[in-house]
Amino acid sequence: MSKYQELANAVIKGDTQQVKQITQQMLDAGEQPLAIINEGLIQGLNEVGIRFKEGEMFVPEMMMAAQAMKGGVELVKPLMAGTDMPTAGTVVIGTVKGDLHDIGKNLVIMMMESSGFNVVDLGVDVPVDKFIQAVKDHKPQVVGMSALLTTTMPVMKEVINALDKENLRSAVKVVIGGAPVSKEYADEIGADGYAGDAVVATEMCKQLLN
Ligand code: B1M
Repeated sequence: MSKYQELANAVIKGDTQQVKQITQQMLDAGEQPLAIINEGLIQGLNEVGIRFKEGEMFVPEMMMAAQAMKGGVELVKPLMAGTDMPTAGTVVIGTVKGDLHDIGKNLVIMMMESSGFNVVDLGVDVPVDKFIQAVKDHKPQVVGMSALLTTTMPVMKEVINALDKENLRSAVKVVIGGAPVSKEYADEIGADGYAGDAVVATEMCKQLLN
């Protein structure tokens, strides 16, 4: 079994200690931080999602898997940090109201920060007015929204409507993402961009600001 598979399995088991141990071994062996995340840690959580859907895993196990994933990300994070880079721009980002999923959002933040963006993290379960206030306070170039539930995706449209109403829409680019979100949905609600992963999200922000 490959180390990546071992790592994914440790995430599925929700074994934080093992996840940390394998992650560290992989880093010591010179594996790329991004590959460890994408091909090990995320693969594990994807499998958890499938088993949850099929009724083979339940919420407490899903929480343990998420916790274990975070243990691995913590070790990788310092290696992704940007070094004395000029600020590429400011991004205000949050997981929308009603939604508590933050692993994907945090990876997006990690990637953006390592590419020189100044990121204001509003956290999870972020109501529309908090996004608006943050745009007024921080004057970002980009507003990023994450949603993992089909039931919370419509909040993204509410935020865009509120930006319009407050005459702030033309001042910012809106980028959205999260497992159920698509390019079609982004077009439908008038977002400027959709990104399927953290790397694309960061590239998209760079492009939108040029
Ligand atoms: Co939840 N959950 N969950 N969950 N959970 C999903 C999302 C689900 C698909 C599982 C399933 O049924 N297969 C399902 C949603 C179904 C649907 O709506 N279609 C689901 C459900 C139903 C629920 C609950 C309702 C369960 C319950 O209580 N009955 C509940 C809801 C709680 C709430 O939010 N109100 C719930 C709870 C939880 C936990 C708390 C246990 C935990 C979250 C812990 C945490 O985040 N701190 C959890 C987890 C771990 C998952 C799965 C297994 C994994 C999510 C994840 O972190 N993926 C998930 C199944 C799945 O998605 N495969 C599932 C890894 C992460 C790196 O990927 O977040 O997609 P992702 O982020 C990616 C890209 O999407 C993108 O970049 C990231 C990195 O590549 N991206 C962006 C994300 N945001 C972006 C923003 C951008 C750009 C790109 O621009 C700004």
